Amino acid sequence: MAQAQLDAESNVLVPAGEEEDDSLASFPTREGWWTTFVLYHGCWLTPQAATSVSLVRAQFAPRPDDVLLATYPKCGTTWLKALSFAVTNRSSHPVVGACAGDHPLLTSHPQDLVPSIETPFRHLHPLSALDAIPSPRLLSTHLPHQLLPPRIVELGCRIVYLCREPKDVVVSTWHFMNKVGNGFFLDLDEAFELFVDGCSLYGPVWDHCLGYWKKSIQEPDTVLFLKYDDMMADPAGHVKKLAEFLRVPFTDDEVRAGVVDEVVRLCSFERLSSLPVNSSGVVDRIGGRPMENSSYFRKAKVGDWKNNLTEEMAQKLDAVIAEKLKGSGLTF
Ligand code: PAP
Repeated sequence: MAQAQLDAESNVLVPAGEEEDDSLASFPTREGWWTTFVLYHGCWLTPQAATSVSLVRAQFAPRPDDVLLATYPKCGTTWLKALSFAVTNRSSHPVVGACAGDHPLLTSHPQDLVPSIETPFRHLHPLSALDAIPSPRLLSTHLPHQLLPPRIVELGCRIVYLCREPKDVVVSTWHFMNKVGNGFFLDLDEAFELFVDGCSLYGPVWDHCLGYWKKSIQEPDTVLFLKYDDMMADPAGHVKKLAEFLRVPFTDDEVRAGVVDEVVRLCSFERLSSLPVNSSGVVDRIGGRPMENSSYFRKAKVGDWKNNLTEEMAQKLDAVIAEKLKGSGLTF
């Protein structure tokens, strides 16, 4: 395997071949996706993402009242951002009544209403943008628990973690990568094999889930662990649970007035994906990788893997997941 190096002075990861200095920490690399991936402290990242993450870990200043929305990519990040934004901001941005037509979710992409800590890449876009956000901040991350900036854990910042059935994740990931790949195209077979091998962006997916799962058992008041499929089955119940965890529970009057149902409706795939702000336009939210706003909205169907994976592939991934999660109490 080729190696990449972390530059001591800048704390920036340098892909192999671009820098002479190899005296520092080095990471295995793997080809197959649209660019080289590096195994950065147990997590597969692009060199750019690893550079950003190392900077965020060193320099991001969390606040005790920060709330972090943590997801493995393609597990419902956009949905969780929309729901959490709507729930926490409902006194200033009501979802029912005369002002509901001015709601920010009608004119802003959910990805832009809850900023990510590691993207846009922080060596290209300063972290100070996050410092300018007033408290309490709602932030997001795709980082596995072990790679969170240590102060986030020390301060006990609350984390909402959302995961999803891995077979649906690999299918969603494959569609997304090919859609935003700018000419890059990978067969499903190849993407699947990398994923099953643990080599997927921010993966392995099982380590990602397990890190937050274990923390949610140890500290249920700090980490709320949610599953996409369960949320799809009972969105209103989960919105109430989310509001309680975020310390803004719904009052009986609000429930009677239909506020919970309206949050669910406003943040539904059908509603959000039909809005012009989400169905048109191209934005670069990562750093050098413009993507269509619509690429975050595809089908939103539980079990869509059945339309893409063979029975053999499904059994293979199920077996790997069962083995990796064995004894943890977490199942899909
Ligand atoms: P990210 O992790 O890259 O930020 P994320 O929002 O998790 O993106 O991935 C998009 C997935 O969430 C898509 O799943 P699919 O490919 O299986 O269709 C997308 O359709 C789904 N999604 C987007 N918005 C919603 C929503 N409001 N409700 C439910 N699912 C949604």
